[in-house]
Amino acid sequence: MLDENSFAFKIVLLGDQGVGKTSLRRMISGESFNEKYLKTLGVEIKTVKLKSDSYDAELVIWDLAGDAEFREIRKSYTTGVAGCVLVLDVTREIDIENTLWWLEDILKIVINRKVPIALVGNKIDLIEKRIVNEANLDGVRALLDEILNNSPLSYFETSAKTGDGVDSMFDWLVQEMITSATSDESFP
Ligand SMILES: Nc1nc2c(ncn2[C@@H]2O[C@H](COP(=O)(O)OP(=O)(O)OP(=O)(O)O)[C@@H](O)[C@H]2O)c(=O)[nH]1
Ligand SMILES: [Mg+2]
Repeated sequence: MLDENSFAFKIVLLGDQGVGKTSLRRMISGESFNEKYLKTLGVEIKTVKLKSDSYDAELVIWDLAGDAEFREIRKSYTTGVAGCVLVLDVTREIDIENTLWWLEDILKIVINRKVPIALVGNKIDLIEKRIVNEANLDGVRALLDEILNNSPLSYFETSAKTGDGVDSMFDWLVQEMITSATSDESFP
């Protein structure tokens, strides 16, 4: 905590290759949407300042590569994480095997700590191509619920192209991180 209403948090963006993690990070940073896919190599770390009536927050966003080849490197990124965004692409069938890998990462993050998790269905602007429905998501939510214990979980639908849902998702995350940072039960 910097002063009463100023905060700095490390957050991580997790999810399979091409689901839109970098695009979400660009949207919340005020950068333009890029139709062209440029995969993240390892990790990109960017800082973004978010303000609201009740807070002034600096987010250090760890935008991780979804590519399986970076799985080993990812292990060291879980330290000090205050919030986590798990991104799914609603136009692509959920790969349960990969999802379990992400859950393993999340498990390391939430162990003994209260860390809010935003589960995000991204690319909702691609209405015609959408194949992921509520029932599919409930499966992932149930798996997450099992490992989360004390950590808050919420589901959001976003488009990193139009910006729909992006601000409210990050706002929820920041509010929850502030609650965790200022409550007695959380210990970093
Ligand atoms: N229509 C649409 N396209 C999107 C959206 N989000 C991302 N994309 C596109 O999906 C592709 C992959 O987006 P990225 O943001 O690079 O995906 P990523 O999750 O960072 O991928 P890795 O870095 O490889 O893990 C790009 O071509 C984006 O333009 C969205 O909300 N709507
Ligand atoms: Mg990326």
